This record gives sequence, C-alpha cells and structure tokens, in this order.
Amino acid sequence: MSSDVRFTDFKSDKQPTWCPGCGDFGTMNGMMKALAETGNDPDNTFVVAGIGCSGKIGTYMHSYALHGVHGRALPVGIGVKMANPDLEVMVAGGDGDGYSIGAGHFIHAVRRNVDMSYVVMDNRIYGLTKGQASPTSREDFETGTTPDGPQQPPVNPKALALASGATFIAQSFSSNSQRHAEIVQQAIEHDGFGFVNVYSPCVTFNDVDTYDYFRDTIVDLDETDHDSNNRDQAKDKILESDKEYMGVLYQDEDSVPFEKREGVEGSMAEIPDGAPEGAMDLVREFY
Ligand SMILES: Cc1ncc(C[n+]2csc(CCOP(=O)(O)OP(=O)(O)O)c2C)c(N)n1
Ligand code: SF4
Ligand SMILES: [Mg+2]
Repeated sequence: MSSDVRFTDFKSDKQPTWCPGCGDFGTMNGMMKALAETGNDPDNTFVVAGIGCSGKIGTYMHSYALHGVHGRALPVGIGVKMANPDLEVMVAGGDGDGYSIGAGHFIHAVRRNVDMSYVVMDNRIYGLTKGQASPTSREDFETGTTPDGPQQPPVNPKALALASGATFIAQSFSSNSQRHAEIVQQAIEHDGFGFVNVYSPCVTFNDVDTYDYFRDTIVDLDETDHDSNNRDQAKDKILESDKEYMGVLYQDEDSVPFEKREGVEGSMAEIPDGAPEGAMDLVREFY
C-alpha cells in the first residue's frame, strides 16, 4: 500500500451516467475519500457492486471490481475476502438490492461478521427500473405500480442489522460529504462487518425523500450524548420512527471478525511450499 494515494486515484476513466444531482455522486466520492484515508489503494481494493443505478459504482471506481447478480453482491464479497483476506473488500448497492431480493444475504452477512464494509445507497426507491416502491419506501409513497402507496411499513435495515448481531451500524447522508467520508472510514477501520446505510436521494423518481427533507430532519449523533458502544441506546435510536440520525449508531469494540475466529489467512492465489506438482497450473485456470 502506498501512503500518497489520493481519493481521485479511485476514480475510473468512465463518465457516470447517473442523473445530474443524483445522491450517488456524493456517496461514491465519500467512499473513495475513506479508502484513500485508510491507506488503501486501487491495487488492494475490491468493490463488489449490486444491480441498480447504485450498482454502476463498480464501473466508476478504479479498483478490482465485480458486478454481482441482483441481490447477491454480499455473498460474492464474502467469497472474495475468504479467497484473499489481504484485500480491502467493499460491497455497495441499493436499498432494493440489499433489503428486498438480497435481504436474506444481508442478515447472514451481518451475523457472519467478515471484516469488510457494506455501503447501501438508500434512495427509498428502485431507480434503475424507473421508480417502483422499494422496501424502504414510505407506506403512502405513490408510484406507478403502487398508486395508493405500498400500504405496508418500510423495512428498518438498521433494526434488522442490530437484531441479527451486527457489530457496526451507521447512518450517513451523501450530501454531507466530509461527515459521510468519516463514517465510511470508521466502517472500513472496524474489525468486522461495517454496515453503512446512506441516504442518497434519487432526484428523478423520489420527490418525497429529497435533499431538503434529509437536511431538515437529520440529527448528527456527534451533537448528542449518544454512546455508540451501548447497544440499548442504539436500539432506542434505531427504533425512533420520527427521527433521522447520522453517525455511528452502534459499534462493538470487542468484535472479532469471522476470518480471525476461523484462522483464514493468506491468498488462495499463492501456492504454499510443499503443494502438489501442477497446483499452480490448476490455479492459473481460474485467472
Ligand atoms: C433477478 C432480478 N430481478 C429483477 C431485476 C430488475 N431490477 C434491476 S435493478 C432493480 C432494483 C434497483 O433498485 P435499488 O437496488 O434500490 O437500486 P437503485 O437503482 O435505486 O440504485 C430491479 C428490480 C434484475 N435485474 N434482476
Ligand atoms: S434514476 Fe435516480 S437513482 Fe438513478 S441515476 Fe437518476 S437520480 Fe440517481
Ligand atoms: Mg434504490
């Protein structure tokens, strides 16, 4: 890892096709800043992206990358980390990708606690498919396919994470760039699964959960007496339905990641001394 990496080194030469003003621009910039700040560089970083507008991030960032099948980015990311624990693995996707089709994987990734980060660009809508309700959409959010709203309460992903044994839960907002980068940085530095839900507004299809709404509503936990090591305090904040908080809601400082517990170390791409002849040829077949 080099020490003079700048966040722009994580920018690819592809021009984003996100709509002007999309929250995903700010979300991505913060992720790149956090990666640079934590001493990573594109050569040791692997981004696994979901499917959605958010999922395009793997193309716009300069690093090793893989576009998972819709809802399956997390198991792919876990596989990458197990194959080479020396890599910095970051999984990124949308609220539909992570909390609808991928909800089962989310719960199990949380409880497995592999040392990686998961950034969900939560715009409370399916952006790529042109504006259907997502699991985090409000109960009365009217769309073409839900003219009276979904008529069911939104999923609370932070509550789901806490109930599943999460060791790091944070909420961020793409527009608050410095704070957002700091929060993602904390998730990367956490010893275990660093989960960050980011409010990343869709300016084209969601006229309710807008920049103004979040700016007017969000309370920064750094300006409260919240103790992020206290699970009960985290639970209370996460279940408060009329408030939006920003910052680290919960962190278990004694967290031991899965690979440390299980003794997973060394890259599978390296052949250990004494391996059977021809082993390298076999490995090369997978390159
Ligand atoms: C298996 C499968 N089902 C459905 C789709 C269609 N699809 C593509 S993206 C998407 C939802 C995207 O919403 P979200 O994850 O919130 O991402 P956003 O576009 O809002 O960033 C859906 C349903 C698909 N590509 N694959
Ligand atoms: S449709 Fe919404 S989420 Fe997709 S790029 Fe445009 S603003 Fe962003
Ligand atoms: Mg979405």
